[in-house]
Amino acid sequence: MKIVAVNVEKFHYRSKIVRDSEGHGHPGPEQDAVQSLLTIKTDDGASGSYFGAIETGTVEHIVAPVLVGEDPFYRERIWHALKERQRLNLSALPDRVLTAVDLALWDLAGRVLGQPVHRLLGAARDKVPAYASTMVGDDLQGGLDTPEAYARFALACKERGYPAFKLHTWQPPLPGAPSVKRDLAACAAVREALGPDVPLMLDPFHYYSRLEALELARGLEGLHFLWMEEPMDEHSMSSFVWLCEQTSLPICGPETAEGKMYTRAEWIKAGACDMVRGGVGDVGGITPLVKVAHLAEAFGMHMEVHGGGVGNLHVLCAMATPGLYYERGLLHPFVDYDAPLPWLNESVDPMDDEGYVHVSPKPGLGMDINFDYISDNRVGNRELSLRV
Ligand code: LLH
Ligand code: MG
Repeated sequence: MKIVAVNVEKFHYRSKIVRDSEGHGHPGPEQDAVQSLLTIKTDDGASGSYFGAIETGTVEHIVAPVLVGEDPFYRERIWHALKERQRLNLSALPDRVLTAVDLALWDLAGRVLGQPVHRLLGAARDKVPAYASTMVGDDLQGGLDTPEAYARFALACKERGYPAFKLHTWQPPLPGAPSVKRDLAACAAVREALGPDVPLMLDPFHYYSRLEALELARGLEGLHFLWMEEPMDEHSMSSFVWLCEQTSLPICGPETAEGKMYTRAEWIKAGACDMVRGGVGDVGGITPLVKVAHLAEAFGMHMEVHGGGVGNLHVLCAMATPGLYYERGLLHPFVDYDAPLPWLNESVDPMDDEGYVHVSPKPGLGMDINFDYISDNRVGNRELSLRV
């Protein structure tokens, strides 16, 4: 079996999420947005797909020359070949492209073998408890604008079935943000509303100083939080070693730091985290994320997976020393997260009333893609019809 084509289809959709100048998502007026579907095809008619922000030129000039002619089951060889091309092409070939290629290859393998990806990896479970992960704070009335608003939303999430809750608090460019005092007020309000037993986590501003991060950590120790992630710039690993030495609060990371599984190994070795973190989008796919999971297991650590989506869910279902939770979100009082994305016929992370997210038993990644929606809204199509 040989790969004969790698395609990118760009299509329009309507989104109600707007990005602020720092890139954080918030609810907002409906506007046009563009998504891409990457598909890898073989000479015997098999295919695998995944979505992402992928440039057609990158696929044409860098990805396809590596993939075409390869056996699609040689994922490890393909992943390393692409990773090596990143050295002199990092801006054209970011990790998100490696992620999309790797996930499409896992999808293809599962479809060919008639098995869902978590079973190919070696399944440990078919469902994972989720935590409600909020959007960052805002100034929208009835949104996430006050500590009390977080408390009200936390109660609504508990009622929906979520067994745990994570706050993303206020960040620039919001006036008055960031503030350690306000972050702690929101965390205290949520603890008060949910009672002493619900696991809580905080993901605050990512550029606090050491002393600000320590002040937060001390406050969260008293509120019995389960972990804090990314309070400081993760490029300063020494700051995280320093923080871990000062606080009994578990520190979870690194999340956004570049460097794939290599960075995670360094953090574990240096004592810069108590729980290691990574997601398919952070490290370049399922192939490297499984390595982080095995590394964590060998050190007796939890790997807390960053972000949702099918790839992360399959990895979580194949982990023997489990990640404690699936990150479901980002959630907001104004957003209906349970509604499937417009290009899918069903949600990729359905959650039951007990707060478990169930992995799809379908072959491959198990996404039910609405191909009619994609072809009806293809970027070229829409432009053509606009010109008529
Ligand atoms: O800043 C944000 O919008 C969120 O923190 C986002 O990056 C989210 O993916 C995250 O950190 N989750 O843990
Ligand atoms: Mg985070």
